[in-house]
Amino acid sequence: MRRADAFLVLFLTLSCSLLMDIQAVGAAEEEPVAGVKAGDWMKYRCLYNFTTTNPDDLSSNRFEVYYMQIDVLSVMGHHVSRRYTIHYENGTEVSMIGTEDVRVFGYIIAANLSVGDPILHPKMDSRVNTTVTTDCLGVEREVNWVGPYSFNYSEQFHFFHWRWDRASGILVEAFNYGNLSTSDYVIIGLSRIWILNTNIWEIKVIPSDLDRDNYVGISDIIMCAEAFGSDSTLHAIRWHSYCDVDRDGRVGIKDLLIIAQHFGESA
Ligand SMILES: [Ca+2]
Ligand SMILES: [Ca+2]
Repeated sequence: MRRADAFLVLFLTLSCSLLMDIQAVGAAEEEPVAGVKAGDWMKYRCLYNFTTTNPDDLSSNRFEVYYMQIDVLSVMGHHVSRRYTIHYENGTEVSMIGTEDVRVFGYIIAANLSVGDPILHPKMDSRVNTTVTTDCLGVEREVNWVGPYSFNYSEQFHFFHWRWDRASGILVEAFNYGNLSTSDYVIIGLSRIWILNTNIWEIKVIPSDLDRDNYVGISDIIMCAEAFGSDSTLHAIRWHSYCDVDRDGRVGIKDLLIIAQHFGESA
């Protein structure tokens, strides 16, 4: 495997889920438990970007993942059987069934972790940094933060910042950066993942009230218009997630039409 390929594999593995077999050394004294159950699902927006200074390297492209859904199939102890379904921007999709260990860094970690509790990782001693209460899809939720962490591995540098819903242990947002520097070229990878929807809690976003003043009015139309055309790409300055009413990762005519349909409504 070329070094560039090895880098991409590690980066995507970090971005998706650590599938490595990690011994439960240093795990919390209390046995971690899953906070999800069969039938739970989460839907995520996923953005991957790679750039390289090597003109011959095919890894210089964007991974055209439109969104990803995770369905929990069964739970046994700290093992969660789940199906990933990745929808690509060209309309195709691929599904993978596998098992997640909630003791290990990934999309689903243990429920109700507290500050200082470990989340097993093959390259570092990652632990919950802080717990905050914040708006998650319109509902106040406790969220566990891990990061920013960074580590060097061979010629690679990795930086990441992840947040999970504390009660369920599901990922709500992740940011990853990695680079590979050799004497010949540099590869830089960025990924960002955030939750769009779930059935684990009842999301309470009033979709068309973008400025959250409990009324759908002209200010919401203006706010959407200002973000019109933006995509949730990594550095989209005008992007605002509230303006993406239909949660498809873009602010477009469909969002404006939905706001217009609800014009005048109040909470
Ligand atoms: Ca409003
Ligand atoms: Ca949209």
